[in-house]
Amino acid sequence: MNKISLVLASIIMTAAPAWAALQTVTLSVPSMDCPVCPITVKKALTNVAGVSKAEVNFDKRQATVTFDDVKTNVAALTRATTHAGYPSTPAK
Ligand SMILES: [Cu+2]
Repeated sequence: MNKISLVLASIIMTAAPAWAALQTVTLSVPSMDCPVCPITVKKALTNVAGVSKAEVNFDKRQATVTFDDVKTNVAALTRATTHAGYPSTPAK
């Protein structure tokens, strides 16, 4: 690696978090009524392009989703769970 590409590489590495634009949102999914429901909800969320992680907590009736806000958004996430039979809203 020559000096210029070394400089470029360090600029790219510094800038990367801004490009990735990863966001985390917690969704309230009140209609989950048995311990199997979170599996369906998690599947619906991870099937959305741009979602890198979805953790569903049955006890809290919540889903915590990490996504790339360039590829998807909160509305698409709540739509995905709704289509799977579990309407959700962003938790406060
Ligand atoms: Cu269930």
